[in-house]
Amino acid sequence: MPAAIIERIETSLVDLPTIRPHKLSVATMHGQTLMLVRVFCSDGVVGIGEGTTIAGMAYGPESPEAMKLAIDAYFAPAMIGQDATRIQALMAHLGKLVKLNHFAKSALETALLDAQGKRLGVPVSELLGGRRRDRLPVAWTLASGDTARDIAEAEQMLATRRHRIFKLKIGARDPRADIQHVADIKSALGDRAEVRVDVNMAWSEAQASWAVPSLADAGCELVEQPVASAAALARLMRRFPVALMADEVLQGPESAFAIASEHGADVFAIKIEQNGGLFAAQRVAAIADAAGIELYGGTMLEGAVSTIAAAHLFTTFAQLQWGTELFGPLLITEEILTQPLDYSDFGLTVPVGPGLGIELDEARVKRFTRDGLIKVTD
Ligand code: MUC
Ligand code: MG
Repeated sequence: MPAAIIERIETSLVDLPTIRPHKLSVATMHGQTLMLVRVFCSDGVVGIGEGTTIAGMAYGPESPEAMKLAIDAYFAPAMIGQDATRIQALMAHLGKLVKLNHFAKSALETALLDAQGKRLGVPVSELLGGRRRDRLPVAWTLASGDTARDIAEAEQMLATRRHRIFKLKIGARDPRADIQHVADIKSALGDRAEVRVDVNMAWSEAQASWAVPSLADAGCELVEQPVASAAALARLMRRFPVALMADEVLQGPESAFAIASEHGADVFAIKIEQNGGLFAAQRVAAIADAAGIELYGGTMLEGAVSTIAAAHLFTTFAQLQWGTELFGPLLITEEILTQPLDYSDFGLTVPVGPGLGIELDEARVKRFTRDGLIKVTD
């Protein structure tokens, strides 16, 4: 008889405002919706997981509402009565029952790992092989859409020692205007900051061919997903004195293997949701390592729960050459943890308590929970 059976699963949607509009090439975000899932086990342990998307369905195929529905209607009934301690076996079983739905799977796997860590009295990082570091460098995204405002924001981040790596969201405007924007920000910040860009697939291969070298001249050191196709990204490789990073094209280990086989990127942005969970993301990182591809800890602009789940994973990576961008909780106006995360000295301290090592402030979460939408499956 296993020690812990899954008895009940609860899902809810939590709508939180962002501190300012966040402009990407695909959409402008004014808020973030967290799909929270709680897994209640027979030993009294409750695990928490989270799924988020970027601007509803503008970035990827899942929405918070779709994740919730998939869990309520398909995942939860298949999980009730199962052994909560056999996480990899249970996730493999769910993988056979439900195709894709990577974000929902990541939320559930996070909750199972949180519960198992609490049960065993160890942090999630130890369930993933053991942490190699307690702190992670954290980049900030400048995406107000206004150059002067972005420079002022960066200056404030430098002055308060919160961030010194800045990712600029470009791709919505004419590439020439974007290149000027990048050059102005880099020349204002100089050697005090590192400047990178994320084009979110907005450029054609031909546009990227002339725009990427100009970005390099402007002092940009890393260009994330300039084009949509993995084949085009591979063709752009080694043509410019700047590193190219794969993001959207990474959708789990098989895609990672295909890209690595083609020498299709210098750097992989590892995202737990996009890859289908922490274990899948760990395999993506292993493929990168084996192929000599460098690593970056990416984000789906997650709230505290999934941000910290990703942080636990990133502490275990042998190499993390480009740091992380785990700033999601800082983009949201509301604190939803009883104990705020420690963002200081240009990094994030990864909690050491059991499981994820964080606790939700239930009253605050309840305040922002969408009415009538808490669903319990038992
Ligand atoms: C993305 O495409 O990487 C990460 C940081 C940010 O501002 O947006 C995300 C999504
Ligand atoms: Mg990206």
